[in-house]
Amino acid sequence: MSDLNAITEALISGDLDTLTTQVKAALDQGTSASDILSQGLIKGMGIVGERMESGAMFIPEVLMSAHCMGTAVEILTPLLAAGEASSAGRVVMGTVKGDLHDIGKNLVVMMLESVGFEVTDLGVDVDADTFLKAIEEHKPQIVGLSALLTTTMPMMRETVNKISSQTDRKALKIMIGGAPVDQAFADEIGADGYASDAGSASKLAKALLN
Ligand code: B1M
Repeated sequence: MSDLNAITEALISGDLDTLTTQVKAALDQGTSASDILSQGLIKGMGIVGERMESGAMFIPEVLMSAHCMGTAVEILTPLLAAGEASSAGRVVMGTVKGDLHDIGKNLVVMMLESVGFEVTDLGVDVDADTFLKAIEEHKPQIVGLSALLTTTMPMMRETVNKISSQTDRKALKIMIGGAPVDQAFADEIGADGYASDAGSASKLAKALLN
């Protein structure tokens, strides 16, 4: 039985060596990559968030945890992304302008790729014009917007408005996600769908194209 608590603790304390050792040990012991992700890593980032909010952790420590998360996800990605070979569709994805959070968005990208989508990841701090240029260039069926801050939710609205006014929305679906947003906000700003996590994001993307 692997020790997922040790993974959670190593992530919280930003101890990269222990974390990678524990993740590899858990895989060797037969724990699935998705259990390590959800019950070890995502659980740990939740605790980091609570401590950040209460002032028990500061930004440099949060960055160390975020770096640990990224490295652990890199180890797990080939195991999680052993998906379908043919293209399920094209997606352009990014975190909206003003927002630098990318861990959740990267997980969504990974899950979409694992079910066969071709994803163009525009990264973080992406303005509406950059989304528009990518839509013109890559001709996606879906655009995905991520936001983790309540202060960047208005940018999500602005991006949806600009995409809606300058593209053929019958041929282009917009999905949104991120901790502060929900289905009601998606409806309010005219997005086609909202997903609460990476797994439901891949299901939503498939549903939007059917
Ligand atoms: Co930031 N941060 N942060 N932070 N940070 C939060 C979001 C916060 C809730 C922490 C807190 O106070 N409790 C808070 C926001 C409060 C609010 O807006 N109400 C906050 C704040 C305030 C800030 C700063 C303003 C702090 C400061 O500077 N004073 C600053 C802002 C910087 C900026 O963006 N301009 C800041 C900075 C940072 C770091 C750089 C230190 C770091 C980010 C590193 C990185 O991403 N590379 C960081 C981190 C790590 C967090 C927390 C702790 C963890 C976020 C995370 O990675 N979660 C976070 C607290 C928390 O969320 N509990 C916090 C794990 C990840 C797997 O979940 O991102 O929710 P999540 O993604 C999920 C779903 O949301 C969903 O699926 C994902 C996977 O399951 N999802 C989608 C996400 N996008 C989707 C898109 C979809 C569908 C689903 O379709 C397109």
